[in-house]
Amino acid sequence: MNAHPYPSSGISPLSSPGLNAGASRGHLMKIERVDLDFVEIPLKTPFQTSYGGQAKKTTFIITVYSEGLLGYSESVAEVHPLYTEETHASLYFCLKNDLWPRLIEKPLSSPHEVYERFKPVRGNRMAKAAIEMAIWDWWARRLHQPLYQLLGGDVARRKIPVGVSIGILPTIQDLLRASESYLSEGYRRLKIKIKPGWDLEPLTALRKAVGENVLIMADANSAYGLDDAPHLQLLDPLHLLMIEQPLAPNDFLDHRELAKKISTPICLDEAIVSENDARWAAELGACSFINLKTGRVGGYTEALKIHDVTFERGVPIWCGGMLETGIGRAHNLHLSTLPNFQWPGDTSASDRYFAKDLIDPPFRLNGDGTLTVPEGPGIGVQPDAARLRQYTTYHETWRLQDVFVGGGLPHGTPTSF
Ligand code: OSB
Ligand code: MG
Repeated sequence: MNAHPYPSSGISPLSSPGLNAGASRGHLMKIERVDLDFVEIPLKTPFQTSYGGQAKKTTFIITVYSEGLLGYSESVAEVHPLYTEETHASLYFCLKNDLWPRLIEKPLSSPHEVYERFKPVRGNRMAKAAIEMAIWDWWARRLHQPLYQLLGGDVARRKIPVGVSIGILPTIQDLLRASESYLSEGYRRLKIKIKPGWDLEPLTALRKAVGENVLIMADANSAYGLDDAPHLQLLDPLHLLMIEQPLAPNDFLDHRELAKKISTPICLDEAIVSENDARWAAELGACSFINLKTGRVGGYTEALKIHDVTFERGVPIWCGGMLETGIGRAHNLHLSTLPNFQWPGDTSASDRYFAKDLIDPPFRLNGDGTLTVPEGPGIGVQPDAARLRQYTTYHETWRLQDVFVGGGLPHGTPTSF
């Protein structure tokens, strides 16, 4: 067994202090304005998963304004509903028609109140998170605290061990070359995207090339069925750290069945969108690990609940990613200071994705394979104004008086992103 790669926090599994964030301090937040900047940033290399590929990162950068302070976040939806059911378009319309009116109804008394306001809206978790996370950033700035402190993270864990997620590449040679290069930079773990036809061979070649001591895992993004169990068994001798989301999202029972048939531990990603999902997965024995992404689960309130319920049940988690710009990357690092983040996550340095990140300076990998959590206040970074201008292909500003009545496409808005 590999040595535990994460320094112990020494914190016992009690409810996250972050679940009480802002509640007793008497601050009110009256949102005055929101900016949506849709950005398109070229990726250094196209990123290919089992469900498709992308050559550029596209996302909404969200800025909330109140009392002269700004809070930032970014959305994690994609162009097509292939990772989950949400898209840029669905996220945009949900925000505009359903979430924005609930936000400006009256001032917020805590960042958790966003969760309560949004509760009547079903699903659309990426849309909820996109604005909820900006409000958390604002709240932490308002309190002059780094976000991790408001979330109840551990000050001692400000250096976050990280890995890298490597997309499906044209040849095994390409995979070995990319892996060697990331390992030489210091990354603590390699995650290889797999699909039928790109699994056993590349993973076997990689294990042979890097030896037994390197942490390797695979991510299938739901590309297999339970029928594939005999094939997935062939991965057993490779001693992968885990296999992420081999089967369909939602299919807890088949994941439990698969777990009995293979020795590679199972991690769930797409399947887990709520505290309830995490509890079910743990109760059923459907997974040994969970990849937590705040954007996927609807924001920090839900993420903290998932953190606590998995900690209580002894299911370790790690922080996933969606090829975020530096804004989302900073959010991920703050979350990763919580004690149940026990394995290196997918939050790699800026230069793994972009020639020029949206933030300046970019996130750089420390020599020991960690990224440093910015000291704040809030997430501790903001978009570089010139780069935001350069990458933005669509912009809207909403103010308090702007109420977009549903019942049709809001007037004058684009119908595609
Ligand atoms: O399944 O974890 C995933 C990227 C886009 C969509 C889904 C996933 C990913 C990654 C990349 O694996 C993680 C990262 O480097 O941000
Ligand atoms: Mg995944």
